[in-house]
Order: sequence, then structure tokens, then C-alpha cells
Amino acid sequence: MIPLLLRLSALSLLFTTLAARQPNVVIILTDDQGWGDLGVSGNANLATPHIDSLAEQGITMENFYVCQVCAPTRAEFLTGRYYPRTGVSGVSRGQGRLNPDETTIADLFKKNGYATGAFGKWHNGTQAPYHPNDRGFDEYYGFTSGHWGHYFSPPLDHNRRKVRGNGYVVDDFTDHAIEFIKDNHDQPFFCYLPYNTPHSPMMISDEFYGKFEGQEPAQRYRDPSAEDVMMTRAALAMCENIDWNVGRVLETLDQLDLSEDTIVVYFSDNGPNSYRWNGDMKGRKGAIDEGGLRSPFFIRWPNSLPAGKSVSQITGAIDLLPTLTQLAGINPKIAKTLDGRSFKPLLSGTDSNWQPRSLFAIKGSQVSVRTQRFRLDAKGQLFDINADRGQRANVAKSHPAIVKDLQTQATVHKKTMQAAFAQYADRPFTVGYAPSTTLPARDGEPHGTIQRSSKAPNNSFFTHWTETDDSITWDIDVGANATYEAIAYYTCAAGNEGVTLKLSMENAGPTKAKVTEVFDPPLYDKSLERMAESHYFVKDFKPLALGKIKLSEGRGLLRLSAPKIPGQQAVDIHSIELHRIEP
Ligand SMILES: [Ca+2]
Repeated sequence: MIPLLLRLSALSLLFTTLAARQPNVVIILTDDQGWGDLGVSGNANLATPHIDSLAEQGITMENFYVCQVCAPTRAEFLTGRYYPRTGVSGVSRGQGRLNPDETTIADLFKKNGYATGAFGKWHNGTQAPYHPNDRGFDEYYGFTSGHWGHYFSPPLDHNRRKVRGNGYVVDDFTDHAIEFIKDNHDQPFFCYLPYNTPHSPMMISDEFYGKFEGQEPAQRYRDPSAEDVMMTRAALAMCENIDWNVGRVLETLDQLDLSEDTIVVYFSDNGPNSYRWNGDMKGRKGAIDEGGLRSPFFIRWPNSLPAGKSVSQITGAIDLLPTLTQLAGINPKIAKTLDGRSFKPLLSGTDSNWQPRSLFAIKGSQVSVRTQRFRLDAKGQLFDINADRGQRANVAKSHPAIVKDLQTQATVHKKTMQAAFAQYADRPFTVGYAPSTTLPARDGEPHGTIQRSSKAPNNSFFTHWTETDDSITWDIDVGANATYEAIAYYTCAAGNEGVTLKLSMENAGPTKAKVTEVFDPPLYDKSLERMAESHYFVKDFKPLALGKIKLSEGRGLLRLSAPKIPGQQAVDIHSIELHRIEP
């Protein structure tokens, strides 16, 4: 006789199987890939059959808009809200941080029983409570910064632990996503795959670059003299690598018999990172014109959505939280105002009540407004996008009433966004909100002779430290009164050993340690970076225990100094790590 418990569990398994299964969701977000960097958009310079298949088997949103740069788009996708409301203002020095009081799309799916994972470039905060593991993702593998200095087996973050990547980052992120999908194949999952290419550094293996090496692109930017063909070749090779990885994800879904039940979404976070073929559109990444803002967008869900359909209504990243939750039958209610709206009616064809709308792009004090027909650009010029995607003919004089209306809308939007963001403009870096906190060089301030290894802080370290008066400071907010074990990640050239490092805060510390060990590894090999001039410098760093420091709750400046420099220089510094010891 079968034990009752076993029979009951078999019964509940049966009911689970019979009940409408909540769809899985896979979001593929690329980085600096333009609308035009795909075969399906009409670019014959490259082949992207797997991504193109999403358009053939799913729905294309023809007029899908994102922000002009990375972190803002990610924030809008995660929250359904315009990015200045969420605390995000830019891409570096903590500007990408998404306020902890925002509800993310992952929070909503997790609350509804989904397994949640993110694999790739996060770019919405590094320290707790901004880390992806604090934002609704059970599983995280990638890097949290705005860009990364090396793409072959670089240092990465796996659920807040420092790990070394395995192979080309996009392949590596895909491997982890596939593993996550396999592990969760028998329950609903939400898999966010924010790839970090074709963002620079333009590193790509010969396997993908070979086809493009020496090739003259047949289709060019509308002003070919502005195009750097070396950059185009590398970007297109990176896009073919993305396509290969998208193919691996789709094949995994097929193998697990999950394709029918899985919503797959594909889009990019801003326009192309160089002038290359992009339809006839004006501008590139960073511009609040069509070229900087229009993204490819495909959504495939064989069980419920038609294949090969195109939707022309304007939509954007702010719409994804309401749309995807509605498709999955999840209540999208969040405590804050949603800016986006669900475009499920457009997908299913019941769009008779779709109301006209304006989509706004904001860059500092500049605003651009897109309506279904027009774009008012930041200079007040009006373009009839339906007839003139390239924004060549200013038709403001023919439509004075529309210009006036859109200018008013732009002004209101700017005031609203600036007022919303003002309260978040000054945010220190959080320490002690999780057992371990990393303060990278990116978030620090060099003083005296100390310099950054590269112009862009995102993946930099501090170098050229020669004077005992020099120091590095981090503006921090300590979340918990506690004693912290401090570690500095350093390199030290031969002859410079014997440096004393001192860590202090106004009323805390100091704690000191002497660098006794020379550690001076070479920079990572950059032979697979395809641009002649490289701004990326990466090397390994070694931990040095600085001792314990007792920090009090509240804001202050954490300072690293070197009271003794016996050699030519002190040390290079990558980051400070603070481990909270429970009081
Ligand atoms: Ca980007």
C-alpha cells in the first residue's frame, strides 16, 4: 500500500502540472548595441540568425525607446519609472545606484514564487543594499560596475564573493544563465541576462573577429567620414558573439521543452557606441535623438503571442515592469508611481483603447519628447519621425501648436525629474549593510599626487602615490556600530616594500599595517583588444590585512594614507574591504 503522504504529494504534483504554469521569463539586455547592429534590422554587414529568430517567432516593437546611456535604462527596466526618480543620474562614481526603496521587477517576480537570477553587468549599485542580491535576485554572477576593463577570465562577483571568471565574459555569463535555467527548469524562473558587449574594451576572440578583420563594411554610418571602421569591425564581431550565445540560451529552452512556456525579451540599453550603420538615424550612444534612444525590441512567447507581428506604437523600457508582470499574471502594484504602462494589449491585438502618449528622454537639462508621430529634440526642432526617421527636416514652422505643447510637456517633465532627483544628489557610499563591503577605487577620491589608472573611474585603480601627505578618501555612511576587519587590495613594486598604510575615520582608528611583501604582477594581456588605443588597465591585487577599526553609525570620510614611504612610491590600490564583526 502506498503511504498516504506519498499519495498526497503525488496528487499535489498532478495539480501543479495541470494548473496553468506561470511563464518563465528570460530578459536579454545588450550594452551599446544599436538598433542597426542586427541582420533583422537590415544590416548585411553581419549575421544574427538567433536574435532574428526572436522577431520571426515573436513580436517586434518597432518604436521601442531606452535612455541614452547604460545605468538609466537598467533603472527604468527594473522599476518601470523614469530614472531620475530612482536616484540614478549617470554611469560612474555611484551615479548608477538605484535607491533601496524602489521595488524592482525581480522583487515582484520573486514575491510570486519565481526563482530569480541576474548574469552580467549590473550597473545599479555595488555595496549593500544596492547589490543585485539585495534587489530581488537570488542568484548573481557578473560585475556591478558600469564597465569592466578586461573580458577574458576577469575578476567577477558571485553572490557578493570575489571569483575569477572562466573565459570570455559573455560566454561565461551565458553558461551561468544556462545552469540557472537547468537548475530551475521545474519551477517558474526569471532570468535577467544583461550582457556587457559590444561596450568597450573592444575585446573579442579571433573566432568571432576573423570574419571582420580587414573587411570593409558595405553599409556605413550616414556620414561615413565619422565612422571608425576598426571599431565597427570589433562591434559587429561582438554582436555575432552575442548572437551565438543567444542561440545557446534558446537551444537550452528547447532541450528542456520550455520554449513554449517562456517569454524571451531582447533589447539594448542605448544606441551604438560608435558611428556605424544604424538605419538612417541621427546620433549614437549619449545622444537624445533617435540614434541614441531607439533600441531593437523582440518578445517571443509561443504559447500566447503571435509570431512575426510588428507593433508600431511607441513603447519603452519603463513599460517592461507593468507589461511582463501582467503577462505573467502578477500584480504590478508598487508603492510608487509607475511611469510605464503595460503594452500587453498591443501584443495580444486588443489595442483599441491604447491612448496617445509622450515618451521623454532627459540628459542633464536637455529634454527630448517623442510622440507617435513626432520628436521634439533638445534644441526645440520638430521632426516628423514617421516620414523622416533621420531627423533631417525641421518641421517646427508647420506645426506651431504641436511645438508649443511639446515644449510645455518637456518643461514640466524636466522640473518634475529635477525635483525628484534633487533629494538623491548627495549620497555617501554604504558600509556595514551586509557582512562584507567593498569600496572600489571607483568610489574613492585621490588626493595629492595619486592618480587613477584610467580616465573612466569604473574599473580603475589608484596609482602614482609618492608623498606621505597623499591620501585616498571614501565618503561613507556606516549602517551599523561595529568593529570592522579592514583589508586593502594592493600591488607593491620591488624596492617599495616597507610602506606603512593607515586607515582612519574622524573619530575612528587609526589602524595600521606594513606592506612587507612585494606583489607586482603585469597588466592583463590586451592582445585581443581590437582598438589601437586602449584606455583599460587591469591587473591582480593582493589582500593586506589592515587590522580592526571600530566605526560608528553615520556619515564620514574614511581615509587611507601612507605615513611611511621608504621607496619611490607607496602602493597601487584597487579597493578597501570592510568585514563587519558583530559587536
Ligand atoms: Ca550601454
